[in-house]
Amino acid sequence: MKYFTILLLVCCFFIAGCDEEPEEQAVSGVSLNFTANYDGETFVTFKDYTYPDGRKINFNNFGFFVSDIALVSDDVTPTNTDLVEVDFIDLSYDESQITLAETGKTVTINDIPVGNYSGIKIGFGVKADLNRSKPTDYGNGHPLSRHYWDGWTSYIFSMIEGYADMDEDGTIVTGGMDTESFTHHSGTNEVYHEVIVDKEIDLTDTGNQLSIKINVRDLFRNNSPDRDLNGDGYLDIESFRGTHSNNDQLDIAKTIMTNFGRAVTVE
Ligand SMILES: [Ca+2]
Ligand SMILES: [Ca+2]
Repeated sequence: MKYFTILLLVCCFFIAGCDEEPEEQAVSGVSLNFTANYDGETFVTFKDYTYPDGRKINFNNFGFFVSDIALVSDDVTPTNTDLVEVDFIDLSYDESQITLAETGKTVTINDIPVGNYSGIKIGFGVKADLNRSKPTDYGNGHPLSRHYWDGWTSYIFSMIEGYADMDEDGTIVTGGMDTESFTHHSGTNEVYHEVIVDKEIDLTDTGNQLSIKINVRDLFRNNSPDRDLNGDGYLDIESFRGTHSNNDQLDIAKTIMTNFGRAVTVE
């Protein structure tokens, strides 16, 4: 009888234990694929494109940080499902790397609950709590181990560098005293920009890819009467060839970071 009681108790515990087992949530992998284009054309470095005012422009460097990427759910209780804390997306591929440029950079995140989501949240830049850290806090290979500027005590959130036909003589000078270069670097917490792209995302258990496309031309949109003297809606690149400080050019840096929200499409 004693043994029977013990057996009964063991069975009860076992059954109770089973009952308490949480229902398993189906999960899946999500791939985020980042590519750049120039007004729809595959973006490659050292290739001439046409700036909105008609002058030639080319690029030798394009990269940016993303933070806090999450899938957004608009259920009764809105929740974010975190995908990426921080990463650096370097899309500087030249014409000999056209396949890489078309393929872009892909980040895959596993174990995301399947279901319906209403959008994706992307922070452009390095979010404030991480922007307090420094490259020396990280090992080689970590996205935050590079692209820091001591003068700002900030990571460089975005880098857009290249050359344009500043004097409109039909050619672009890429060296020496008369170089027609431009360098737009954006940083500091003030220019961090978070966007939510509305999109019905039906995450299934068979793998999912979201294509995040950045139109580099749109990063130059600018409606400030001080920065767009010809009124075409874009930064006058011949007059404002650099954003390197966090004082008198902060508005340019801020506009560039804000423009990521207008330049991005998610498919
Ligand atoms: Ca020129
Ligand atoms: Ca303009």
